[in-house]
Amino acid sequence: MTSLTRLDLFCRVVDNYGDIGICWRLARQLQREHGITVTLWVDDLVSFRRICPTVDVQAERQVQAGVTVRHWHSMDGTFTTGDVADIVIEFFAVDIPPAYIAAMAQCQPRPVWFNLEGLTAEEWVEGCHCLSSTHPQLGLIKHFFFPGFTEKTGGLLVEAGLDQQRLTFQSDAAARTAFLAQLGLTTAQMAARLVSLFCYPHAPVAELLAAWQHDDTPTTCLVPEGVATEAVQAFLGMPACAGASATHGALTLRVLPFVPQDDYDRLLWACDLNFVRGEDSFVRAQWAGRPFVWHIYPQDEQLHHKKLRAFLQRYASEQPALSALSELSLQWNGAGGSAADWPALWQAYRTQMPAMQQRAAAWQQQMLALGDLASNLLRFAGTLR
Ligand code: TRH
Repeated sequence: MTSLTRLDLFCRVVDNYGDIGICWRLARQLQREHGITVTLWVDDLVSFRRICPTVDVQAERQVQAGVTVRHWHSMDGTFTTGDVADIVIEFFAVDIPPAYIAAMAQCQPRPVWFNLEGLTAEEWVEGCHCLSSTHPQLGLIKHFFFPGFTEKTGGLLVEAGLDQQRLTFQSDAAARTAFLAQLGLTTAQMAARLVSLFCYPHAPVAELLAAWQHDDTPTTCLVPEGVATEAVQAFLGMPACAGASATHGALTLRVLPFVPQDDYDRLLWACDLNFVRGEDSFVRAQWAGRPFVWHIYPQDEQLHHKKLRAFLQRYASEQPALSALSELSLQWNGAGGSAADWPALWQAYRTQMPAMQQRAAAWQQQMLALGDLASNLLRFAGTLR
């Protein structure tokens, strides 16, 4: 285990910042908590800069938070055995440069090679977690590592002490007020039901906003710049730039700048309800210990609906008091079948929010008991060398 001190993590930003969101979090944690020398290879520094504003988009090589960041813009390049780390992770089955793989095969001992997979609650991952495959020509062995929600998976990414930081923040009203004031919220806006809204463009945002607008209690909804732009602009009656805000009926909608990852955590902690998406913000909402609604990344043949149902099955199915969560989530993701009655969905959801709050707290403890993904991965890597 002690011999595994260097790690290379290869990340390709597909069409968003989700992949880099996960890889950046993992890289920092491996460096900070385990003393690993990490190099993060990333193809899209502009997307990276949105969640880490100090990134220099022109730099071929730079150090951020103790992690070496390499701009990965080509599959070419020459690599020697000295370039190869002890642990090599390809995120989400990205192809890494052939010359790097050839150098891996020359190493003695050979590096521990992982494909870090995407998160899903489906049962089959338990059977595939930690399975290996052998490179047909070079004989290199690669292991598949799955994050997940059960003991037979790698667990979820979570930093040491995160829970304590969250509890400290959530029990400190002044800290919450100062944080929200810095984002431009007034006292009245902070006192309303506070909701953060992060989703893919196809979410039925206009319908949800209308339900909040005609509700009998006030809601303040915070939406990052560039998210649900069409519906947000229609509500605001002006361009959806950071700082823009409007109130209609019971709803105040405010556009936020895209904030660094650690501030995004604070935003989730400060809100009463979080709409999240993809993988990383979905997991962070679980660590926030607050009710959340997930907009899942769309896949061909509605595969994502299967994944959404698998998660709801684990999270909500056994509790009748959470029925409104499943109903609203399915409609939010276009998996609800018949036409949605958004005012009714929202009223039912709102009524069940106390039960959802309890569920969020219990779930969080259940997930923490799985250990954290970074430690679980390193422990497994140690058994392979
Ligand atoms: O970007 P995402 O949609 O995630 C991904 C990708 O689409 C990916 O291709 C797909 O494979 C995967 O989903 C399933 O959403 P996600 O995962 O929530 O990532 C967003 C990241 O941005 C996350 O790390 C949180 C961060 N973030 C900030 O740092 N500041 C912000 O203001 C916001 C709104 C998000």
